[in-house]
Amino acid sequence: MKKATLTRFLIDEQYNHQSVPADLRLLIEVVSRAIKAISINVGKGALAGLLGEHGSAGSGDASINVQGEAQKKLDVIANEILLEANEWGGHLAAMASEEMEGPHAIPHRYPKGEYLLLFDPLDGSSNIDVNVSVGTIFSVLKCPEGVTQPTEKDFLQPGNKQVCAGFAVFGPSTVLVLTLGNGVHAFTLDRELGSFVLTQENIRIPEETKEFAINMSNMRFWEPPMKRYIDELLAGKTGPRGKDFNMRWVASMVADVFRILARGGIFMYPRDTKDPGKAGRLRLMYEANPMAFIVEQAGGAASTGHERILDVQPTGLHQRIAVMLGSKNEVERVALYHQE
Ligand code: AFP
Repeated sequence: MKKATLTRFLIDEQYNHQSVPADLRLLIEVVSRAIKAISINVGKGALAGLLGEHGSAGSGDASINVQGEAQKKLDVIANEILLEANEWGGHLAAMASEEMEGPHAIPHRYPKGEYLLLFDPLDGSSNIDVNVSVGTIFSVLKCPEGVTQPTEKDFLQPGNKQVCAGFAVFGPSTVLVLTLGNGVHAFTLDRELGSFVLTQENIRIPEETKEFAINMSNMRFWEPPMKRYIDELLAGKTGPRGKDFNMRWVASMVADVFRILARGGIFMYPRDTKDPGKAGRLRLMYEANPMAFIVEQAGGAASTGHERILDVQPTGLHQRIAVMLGSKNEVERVALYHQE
């Protein structure tokens, strides 16, 4: 049977299941087009001079983003592609990006819509120069009613208010993962046709797993519950868990989460004392919330160790948070250790 394209899938959702309003369908189509453009740029790499840091020309004066991190050229390009693609379609009230300090207003000359779009334009960008998978993560919220000029506070909605979330992985193939709150589906980019094609429907994360993902080099900075959990996994067959666990860490959340969707596992970036000013490494609005929505929709769980990620009331656009997500039984166990 011929496989459905993303467009066909969305039209079907709109008319047969009434799960996608027309404006949201347009929004997803536009974001997916931007993702194709980002994928093309990522694929060109050194051929187009796109590797390395933005604004440095080798002089060490790279531009620094709001996160205090040096921006890669592709970070800046991906951000511009998403902004430009989404400005004029009339489906958005405003945008926010991990790469920009405040919300990006829709210019007055364009029509406005009822959604807010948040994105991490290029997640895992420290992997760009070593030719390892990177990706784009996005989250969609409704703009509060009556608000015509959204400000930061209008974006500060808990993750359980997301109407859609997705991410793309630019790996050996480009894959777009999407949820509209009705299961999780994956679409692979057919490069000849230029279309995303539905390749996995209703992805389910196995509840049990023998694989974990964490940056082990931070172990000495972890809190006791996290240390206990990992110590038990490392003890393997002869330890309290009675089985051997394997470890994977790509250092691109998109690739690590995609692996968990494909074959299960637990991904953790806990709070640590490495930088006491930060409540974790990952960003709530651009990474934790969209990934938690996707993982829960696939039957997994997502916690800070203390509460469900999707129930966290955000306090800032660039807030960081502890993240533990993936196979349900493991996430529940690590959360229990935090409560004990
Ligand atoms: P960058 O986008 O700044 O490279 O960060 C990637 C990331 O936020 C996430 O995708 C990874 O899981 C995590 O950071 C990697 O962190 P480590 O550098 O500590 O491995």
